[in-house]
Amino acid sequence: SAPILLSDYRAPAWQVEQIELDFDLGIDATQVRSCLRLRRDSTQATPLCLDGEGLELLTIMLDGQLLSPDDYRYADNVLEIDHAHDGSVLETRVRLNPAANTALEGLYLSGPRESGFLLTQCEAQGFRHITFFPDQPDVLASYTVTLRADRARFPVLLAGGNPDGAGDLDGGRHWARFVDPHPKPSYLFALVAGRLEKIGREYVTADGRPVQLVIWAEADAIERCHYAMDALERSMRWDEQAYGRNYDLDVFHVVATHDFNMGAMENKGLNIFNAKYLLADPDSTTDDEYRAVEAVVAHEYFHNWSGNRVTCRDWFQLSLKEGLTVFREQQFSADMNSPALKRIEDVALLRRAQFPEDAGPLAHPVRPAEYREINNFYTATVYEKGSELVRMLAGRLGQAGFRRGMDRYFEHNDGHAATLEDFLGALGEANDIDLMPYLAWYGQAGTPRMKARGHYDAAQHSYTLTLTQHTLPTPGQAHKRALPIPVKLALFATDGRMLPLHLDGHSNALGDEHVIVLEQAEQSFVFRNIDAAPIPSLLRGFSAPVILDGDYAPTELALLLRHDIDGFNRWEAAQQLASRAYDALRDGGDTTALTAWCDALAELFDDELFADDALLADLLSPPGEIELAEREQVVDPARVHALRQELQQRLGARIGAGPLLRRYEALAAQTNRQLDASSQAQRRLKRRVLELLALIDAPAAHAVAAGQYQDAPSMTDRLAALAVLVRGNAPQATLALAHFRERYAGDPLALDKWFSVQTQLPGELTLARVQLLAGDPAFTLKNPNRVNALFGAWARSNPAGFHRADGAGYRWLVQQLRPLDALNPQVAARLATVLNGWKRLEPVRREAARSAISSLTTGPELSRNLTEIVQNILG
Ligand code: B3K
Ligand code: ZN
Repeated sequence: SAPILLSDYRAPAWQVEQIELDFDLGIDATQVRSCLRLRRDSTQATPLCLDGEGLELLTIMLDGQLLSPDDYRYADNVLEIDHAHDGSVLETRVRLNPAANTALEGLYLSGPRESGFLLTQCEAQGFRHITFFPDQPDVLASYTVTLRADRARFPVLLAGGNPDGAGDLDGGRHWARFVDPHPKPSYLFALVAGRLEKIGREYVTADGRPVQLVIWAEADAIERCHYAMDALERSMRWDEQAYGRNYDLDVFHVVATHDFNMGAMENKGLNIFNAKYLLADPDSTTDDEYRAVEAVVAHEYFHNWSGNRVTCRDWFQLSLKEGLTVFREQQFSADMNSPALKRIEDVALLRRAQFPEDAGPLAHPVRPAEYREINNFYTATVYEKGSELVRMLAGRLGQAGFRRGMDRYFEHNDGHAATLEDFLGALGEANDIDLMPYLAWYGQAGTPRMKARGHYDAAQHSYTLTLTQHTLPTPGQAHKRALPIPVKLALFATDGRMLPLHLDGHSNALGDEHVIVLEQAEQSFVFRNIDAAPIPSLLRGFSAPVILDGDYAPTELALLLRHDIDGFNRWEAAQQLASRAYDALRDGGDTTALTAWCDALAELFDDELFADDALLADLLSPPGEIELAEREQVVDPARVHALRQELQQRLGARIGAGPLLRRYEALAAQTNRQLDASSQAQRRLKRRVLELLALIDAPAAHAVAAGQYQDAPSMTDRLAALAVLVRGNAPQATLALAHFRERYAGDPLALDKWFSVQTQLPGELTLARVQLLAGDPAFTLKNPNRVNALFGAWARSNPAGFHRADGAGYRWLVQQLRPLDALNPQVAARLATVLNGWKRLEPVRREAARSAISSLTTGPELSRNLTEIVQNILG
């Protein structure tokens, strides 16, 4: 099929003003009657064309007349209808089979056929699997939805919007109606029907609207929804306070399912969540997962304004809602937890997931110019880099200016389908600043590399900072432009003081932190009144998503690590120093960086005044294997793994087994299952200390871990201990795994962790274990969480285990992709992206990977999703 191009965009010739939907729900057969009131754009002569995929068409009526097959054509997933005009009413009836829908797109069954429930997923193009409709986001319609079903089998009937009546029908059936007063695109439609339990809460918005908040889950999970309810309430308050945005319906429903292709979905008034991001209790949820639940609940809620009230004109603008909503969620999470830890987590994710994407064959701009399958573009680039772009704009405008701009954006685009130009326009106009130069960031793929070189002139007391930028070519974009790169900086004296900044071209003093903007390929900035060569701290808070080459001496990084007042910047200095230490180990010879890194961290470890346990844990963690591999021209994952292990061993040895063990014991004495920041921090540091200990004294660490596993009051401690045992291939691992399996046999989310943790076995051992687990009775290709817990965790989080030199890992993964693709193309295509980096592998692995991927191009046809990924990866 031909690609869809941004440059081909045309406003729709036909709008749907109103849609009435009637569902007769059943597990194997659901009938859908849809009634569309049409509006025609008289300037366009296009016939009425509706999308429809996999629909069994029963009847079509136009303005009360039953159509004969001569009056329409239904082919290639398009229904074309003759004689429709402005004001026409089109009624279609179709039949669906939800139980047969394994792609989890459109209307499907979650759980076993006897007890499971029905639900929908429409974004991006699932609505066309439910009824005939112009299934694109710039068609905004008012929805009235009536559900009918057997009362005993489907006691709960839900759709988006406000409830508008319910009652009994003959034969043990019942009905319920929902009316959504806010016109919306079809991708935000949702329904849910089945046996579900609920918890509820009254909420009154800042502007005085009473709202019923209801969370629904299956009976065995409903008691694990209270944390999400609290998080929802916090999100709603926060959006009122931070952005002045109030909720706008009388009810807000949230539903948990174990069968979901992604994290969650922001359907208007009826959010649907992967259970992984909704259910939480100390016995089965880790601290990191608690924070993820809070973040995803907030993210989906925030979409009510950034996405639903103001939606996207077309799917190329996806980051308009996703990048913006990720940014809003990041601000919220920073406010709820520690801002420094949140920034560390987000930058680490960007580097681990987005930088490699931007550097490989799947690189694409935050606003792609073309796609074949839009579901392949829900990427780290659109989400995480998209958020970084919003962050740059927000930084440019300042807090008050950004709020002013956002108010204007929401006000001017409310009820409309908008573009990124509308967004930058509103932000800029509200502040009299032209932000359009930042549009270049949205259209250009690849991570800019920024080089910084400083020169101190003792005679002039001046310091000149020269910045250059360069972006490597990406597929389809050979030549790159210079982008505006905001660089937040400070200058440090060698005694650790921050220096007041006097920048050429600025008459007034700037304080000790300032943002300069690199707009050209190369620019110099001159700072005056400087008494000795300073140490620059650049890109503070990670002010732009670039790769910095800072030309630091290790001692300078160590100084920043010791003295910076900002937690994120200290961590960043530690990361850079660790990377240099890694280079030193790899290249041999000069060990200054390694020594500086170990010394600085050992000193912090011993410093009784350093009270932030969580930050210390992060400081003690070098960049991950994926990030370190990004530094290499040619990647040997086994060698990266070995070097990183050695790096950590050196650190562990420098701190010493005795101090590590003592620290562990001191932390363990405080063990509890509370969720407050200091309890979480204690667990985080305890885990890190145990990991370091395992690298220098495995028997001691394993004994401690086995004890921790036994006594753990929370999943955080239990899983941390189990991971140390499994990673170390400890004799105690077998028993612990068997115990875990039995204890959590009935809890799918905990069982996912049992699968995942075993993918972390070291090296070549892993594949055999993964193969064994794929044959486990609890494994199924039909459940996306299970697939990701096994194959995803193996390929993404254990590079040395996945990238076997003999290529057996690639071959085996590729073999799984075919049957997976036949069931669920979205999940298969996403999994295939783990092969993204194959071109930079060392020659033996590269050839093995290439041949494994190429084997997918012959044989039975793959889905459009997987085909696009495979073609792009092969390049
Ligand atoms: N908007 C949904 C993602 C839909 C993905 C479709 N393949 C969740 C979110 O970003 O909030
Ligand atoms: Zn989103």
